[in-house]
Amino acid sequence: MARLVIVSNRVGSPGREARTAGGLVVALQDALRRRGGIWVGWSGDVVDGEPGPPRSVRRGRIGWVTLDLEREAYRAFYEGFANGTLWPLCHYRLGLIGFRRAELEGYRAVNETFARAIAELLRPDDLVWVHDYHFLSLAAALRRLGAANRIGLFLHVPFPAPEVLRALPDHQRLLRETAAYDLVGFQTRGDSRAFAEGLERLAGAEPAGRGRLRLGERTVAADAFPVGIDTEGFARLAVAAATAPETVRLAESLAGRTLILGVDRLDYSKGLPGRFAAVAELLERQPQRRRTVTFLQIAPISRGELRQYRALRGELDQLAGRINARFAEVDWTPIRWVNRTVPRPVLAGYLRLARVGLVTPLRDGMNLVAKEYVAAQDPERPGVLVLSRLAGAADELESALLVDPLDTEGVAEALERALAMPLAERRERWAAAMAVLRENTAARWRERFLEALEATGS
Ligand code: GDG
Repeated sequence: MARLVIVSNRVGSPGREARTAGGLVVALQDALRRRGGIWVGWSGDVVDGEPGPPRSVRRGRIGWVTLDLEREAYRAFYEGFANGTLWPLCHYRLGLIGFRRAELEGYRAVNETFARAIAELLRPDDLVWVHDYHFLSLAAALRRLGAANRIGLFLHVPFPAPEVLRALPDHQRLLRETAAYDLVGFQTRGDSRAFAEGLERLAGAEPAGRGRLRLGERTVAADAFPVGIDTEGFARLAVAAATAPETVRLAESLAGRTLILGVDRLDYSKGLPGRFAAVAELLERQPQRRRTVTFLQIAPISRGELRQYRALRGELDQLAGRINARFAEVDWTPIRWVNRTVPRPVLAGYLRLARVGLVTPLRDGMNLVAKEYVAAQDPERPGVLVLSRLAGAADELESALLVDPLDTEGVAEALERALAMPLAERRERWAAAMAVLRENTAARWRERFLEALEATGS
């Protein structure tokens, strides 16, 4: 079996226990343990002046190699092109895109830096698996350094349709660089199709059969590999958490009211203002629901250094305040707005407690919270998932109540339907969703991707 080299912006860390790490990290670490390999990523540290050499740690068959980044390089790469340009572009938010040539150059420079570090430790038959939009240019940089390895990219975010991608200056070059990968994996067939179309229409690639495209000397395969979760593991976590003190504390604080729960990084792609508005709409239209429901939104602060993210936070603070002021009574406020990170086992308990899981992104590659909500439910008394059609997860979780996130009235109607749903229907919908999640786990996702990547060599 070929050795594996994984590259991602943030790395799973040696000390991190399976119990607290997310399902994806565990799935990738398992692959490294089995095949032997290295995980390369940013150390989380920025330095002034020239960064020192990469640092490495080894535990058994896994090595971790991390790089510090110079402050200005990090800013251009991470805050600039990756999160200020590519993130909004991939989430179809043209109005939020910022673009500076220097940031694109900084992005390429950081991709080069990673390529040089990886080239130092690469053996000829290593499989290289790169993650996400931070590294679109990495394979091209590795090829320039002579790497002939099989190199795959998995994009966790949506891929924009050609007409949207066209807004990005110099998109042809970025597409050509992406074609230096042997395989590019996407969350959905729609994303995979958008990539193929973009490569053909905007960069002049030709179809080469079996989902592959030819561009100049290179052939790149594209396919969908929807990310899964550790379904049984998360279900067990939720069972164990059901009686944990934190879960009991939340349950007691509800005083018999029904919990509607949202959990998201505080990000404009997650549709939080619209979600708050839908809760308000529910209370407006269904006055009998007042005092009987509590909406808890957990949203740990993310990318707080970016202006758009700070503005969103301010907007939500105001909105929550206004809605609470409109409906609250002395012993009840409809919205609980929490910007803190909750430990993973506690989160599992909260998800199990919630009668409704409310997931309404305006666009999302997959959305793992939707899947975790389903896995956390009590099979006897499962809650209902209300899910945006624009999350990749909606392709698989067809038995959820699917909503258009911009349709405030529609989301409010779905909430009412979820709250009123008879137990038999809840069980039926939950069982259908759970069957999908048992089939497509994080481990299955990883194996499918690695098999496809290995096959690109044959
Ligand atoms: C990207 C794509 C794609 C959230 N709050 C807390 C917490 N979380 C955990 C959730 C979940 C993860 O973070 C978030 O994953 P999502 O998939 O929902 O969203 P992104 O962060 O945007 O992830 C997305 C994903 O990559 C994987 O490919 O699905 O579309 O955007 O696991 O549970 N975990 C803890 N405390 C929190 O407060 N412990």
